[in-house]
Amino acid sequence: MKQIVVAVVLLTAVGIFAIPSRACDYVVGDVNGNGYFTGMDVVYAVNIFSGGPPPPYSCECPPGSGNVWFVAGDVNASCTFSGLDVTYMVRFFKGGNAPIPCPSCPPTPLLKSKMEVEAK
Ligand SMILES: [Ca+2]
Repeated sequence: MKQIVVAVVLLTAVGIFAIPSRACDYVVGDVNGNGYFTGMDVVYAVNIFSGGPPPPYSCECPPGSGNVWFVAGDVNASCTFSGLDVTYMVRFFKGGNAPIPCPSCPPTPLLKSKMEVEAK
């Protein structure tokens, strides 16, 4: 009986650690996956819609939905990655509003500020 209890406890512990809850870990606008949102991400995004390689990072969003997509490319909080995001990116680099992540899966770490991005 003691062995069964120990086995159940071990399996439960393994189950807890083997299935961690995964948050989406990205920087908003970081389409090319180098950890920063810069003009190169705009170029990468344009290339994607011209048949270029897909973004290196995708994530299930919302968690548990089964919907895996390029969350880092969503900068207008629409929870999709489309040409409208590219337009938003261009406006941001011309002084427009800061990128806004999909509210269903905000990134970890949090969005780098525009000041940090411009300092690069
Ligand atoms: Ca980047």
